[in-house]
Amino acid sequence: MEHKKLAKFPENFLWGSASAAYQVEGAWNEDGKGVSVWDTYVRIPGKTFKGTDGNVAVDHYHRYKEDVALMKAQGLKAYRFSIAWTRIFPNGRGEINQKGLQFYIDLVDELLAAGIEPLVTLYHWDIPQALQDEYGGWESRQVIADFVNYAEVIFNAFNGKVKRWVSLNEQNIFTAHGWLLAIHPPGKIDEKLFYQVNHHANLANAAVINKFHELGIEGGIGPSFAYTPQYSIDSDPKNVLAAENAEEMLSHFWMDVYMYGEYPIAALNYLKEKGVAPEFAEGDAELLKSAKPDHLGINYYQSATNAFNPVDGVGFAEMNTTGKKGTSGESGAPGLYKRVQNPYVDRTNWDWEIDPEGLRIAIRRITSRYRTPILITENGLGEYDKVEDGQIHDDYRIKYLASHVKAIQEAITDGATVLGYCTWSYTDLLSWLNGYQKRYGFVYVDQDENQNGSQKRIPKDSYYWYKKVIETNGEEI
Ligand code: BGP
Repeated sequence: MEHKKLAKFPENFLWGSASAAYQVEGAWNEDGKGVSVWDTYVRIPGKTFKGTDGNVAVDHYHRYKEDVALMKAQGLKAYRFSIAWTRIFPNGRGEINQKGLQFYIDLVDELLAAGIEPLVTLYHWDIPQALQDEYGGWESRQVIADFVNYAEVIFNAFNGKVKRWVSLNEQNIFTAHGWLLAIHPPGKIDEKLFYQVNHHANLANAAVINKFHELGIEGGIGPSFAYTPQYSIDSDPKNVLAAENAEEMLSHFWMDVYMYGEYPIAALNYLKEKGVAPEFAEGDAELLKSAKPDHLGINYYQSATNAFNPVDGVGFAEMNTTGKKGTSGESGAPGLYKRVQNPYVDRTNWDWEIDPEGLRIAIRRITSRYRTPILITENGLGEYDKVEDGQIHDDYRIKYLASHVKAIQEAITDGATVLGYCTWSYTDLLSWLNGYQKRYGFVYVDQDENQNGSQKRIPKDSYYWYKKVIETNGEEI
C-alpha cells in the first residue's frame, strides 16, 4: 500500500533502547551474585569469539549512573534491560539476595528520576547454573515454579514503577541454540529434548503472565519473539511451500502458542510423525490457553528467503561469528526449507540481511494474524566502528535505523498498533558469540575485541541522530 501521507507516531510512543544483563553488567561474582549458565559456558574453550566473556562486560553494574545520564541527555523515553535471576536468587530460589535486588531498585529509581520509563525483561537467557545442575534447568517442569517464584519477587518489588514487562526474551533462539545447535548453553543436540524444553518454556511463560494478572500488577506483559519473516525465492510453488514450512515451523510455532495457546496444526502434526512432539501433562493445554499477553514484543533484525530442500538436503551450517562477510554456510531443515540469499537486499559483515521493508511485513503479518499491540523490543545493526578524532561517524547505522523507523511508521499508517521502538543496543556490549568487535550501540565503549580498553563512553553520530528523532517524535528521521 502506498500512502499519500504517513500517520504521525502516537504522542506517548516509547522511543527506547535495549540491553541485557549478561551483555552489559559485568560484576559477575559481586555482591552475592550466583553463577549463571552463561558464566559457565563462556569458560569452555572455543565457545565464543576469541574466548570473550561477560565477566566485566561494559561494566554497567558500576557505571549505570553515567549510562543513565547519557540516556537523559539524549532524551530517551524508555530503557529496556533484563534482570539477572542469579543476582536475586544466587541458586535459583531460597533466600533473596538483597544486594542484588538493590542494584535494580537503584537503576529503576535512577531511570525514573531521569524521566525514562524502565522496560524490564525477566529472563534474557541467564538461568542459574544451580538449577541447571539440580534438574537440567529448562529440561524439567520444576523450572516453572522457580521461574514464577522469582518473577513474583520482581513484580512486587517494582509494582507501580515498571509498567511494561517482557517475560521471556527470544525463547525461539535460546531453546534452538541451546538444545538443537549446541551453540548456547547447555550445548546439546537433541531434537526431542529441544521440543520438550521449549514446551516447558511455553508453560513458564504462560504461568508468569497469569501470575502478573492475578497479582493485579499495573501495566502489561508479553514475551519478546525473534521474528524473522520468511519469503520464497520465487513463485515456483515448491519454493513457496518451503517458505510456508519455514513460517509455520519458525514463527507460528511460537507466536501461535503465545497468542492462541495452541501449536499450529501442520507443525505439530509433523513433529508427531517424526516422534519428537512435546509431551503434554494434564493441565498443560488449559494453562497455555489461559494466558493472555498484553502485547507482543518483537525483535527484528532480518528476513529470510527460502527454497525447496529435499529430505536428504542441507541441514544446519556454521554461523558467521567472525565478521568476515560471506563466510556463513548454506543451511536448512531437510524436507522443509533451505535458506538462500535474497538477491534484492544487502547483508552486514556478519551476513545478516538488511531489509527494512521486512519489518513492515512483520508488523503487518502479526497484526493481521493476532490483532495485538506490538512493542519492538530490539532492532539494530551490528558493525565495526572506528574512532576518528574522538568521534564515531556511524552513518551506516543511522541509515539502517532510519529506514526501520520509516517502516514502523508505514505499518502504523497501515493500521497497526505499535507501542514503542527499542533499538539494540544502548551502549556497545558483548555480542554472545561474536565478542566485542560487533558493535550495536548509540554509545561507543572503549574496549577492543581482546577486552582491553578504558571502558570510556563516547556518543556516536547515531546518538545525536536519535536525539533529534525523539525530539521531533519521529517527524525528522
Ligand atoms: C538477539 C538477542 C540480543 C542480542 C541481539 C544481537 O538475539 O536478544 O541479546 O545479542 O540478538 O545478536 P548478536 O549479538 O548475535 O549479534
